[in-house]
Amino acid sequence: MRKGINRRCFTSCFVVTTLFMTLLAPSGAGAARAPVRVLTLDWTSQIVVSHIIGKLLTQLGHPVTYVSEAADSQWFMLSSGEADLQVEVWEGSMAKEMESLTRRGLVIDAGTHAALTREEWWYPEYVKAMCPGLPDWQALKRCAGLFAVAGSARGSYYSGPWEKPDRARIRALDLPFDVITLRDGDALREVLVEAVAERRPIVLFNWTPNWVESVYHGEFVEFPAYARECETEPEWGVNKELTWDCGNPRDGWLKKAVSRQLPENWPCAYQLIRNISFENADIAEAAALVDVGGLSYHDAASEWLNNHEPTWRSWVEGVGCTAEDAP
Ligand code: TMO
Repeated sequence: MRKGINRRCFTSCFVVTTLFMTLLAPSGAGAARAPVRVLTLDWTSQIVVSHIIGKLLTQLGHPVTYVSEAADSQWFMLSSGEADLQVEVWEGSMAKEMESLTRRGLVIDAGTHAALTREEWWYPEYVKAMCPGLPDWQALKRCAGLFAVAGSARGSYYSGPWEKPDRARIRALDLPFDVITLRDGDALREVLVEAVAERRPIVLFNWTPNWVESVYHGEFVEFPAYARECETEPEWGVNKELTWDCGNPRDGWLKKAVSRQLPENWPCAYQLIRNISFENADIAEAAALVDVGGLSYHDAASEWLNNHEPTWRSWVEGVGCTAEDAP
């Protein structure tokens, strides 16, 4: 199709195209006009927050494209410069890669959100009456059978594609559980909604801020408190031979990560990204607009921007330049 047209109007098309390209070409450097590539990953708030920040970058004069990936790919994408921005790096599941890549200068830490986060095993409130002793983790040893799926003597713990130490924790704490790893946040939502509708016992990976807290009461399992040595020193904690005999951090950080190219190519975009700071309620709302309210990611981002104009105006007004001023 395209070939045919080209052949038929080679000369005139060439002239028209050249004219167009001249008219559309940026007056300054090309880099400022290249799109900022924003990573959208596999849980809802991250995708909505990406679109919120994408819209603010557009307002500043930066074209934006979204690159959809599984969370595991973010490190390659950012450090190779295939993508420029990841808006929600969570301490509980991503600290290791983030710290190692920023230390090596392959990824840039663009600052910490105000939100404090937690990612951990979680159950709906009615499960507590079925398994006395919760939220203490040792209760799970006694009532693992409650969480067994067809024919198994061991309990099932539903996880997403993010949490790495679950199997290690199960071994170190000698929990009679198997991990069922689901595809993404939507798949976790489905098993949770279904279990709650039937008041069936369930324990699954959850996090805060998230949409869940605006719909269901429930609690995180309290494992032995996280300490850095728990990851590295087997002698630490209740199991003297194995690491990971602890939970994930409480009050974890939430960061923004950018590629090495971003501050050089788009200094105003970088300034904006540094200024941005989401609170817990902002992130929970971003997720709930989609997972409870049924909006598209794009509409949820617009709705969030409508609801929080003073907040995002303060971020944008603090920048002091636009894409046009870029080098
Ligand atoms: C990365 N996550 C918030 C899904 O744990």
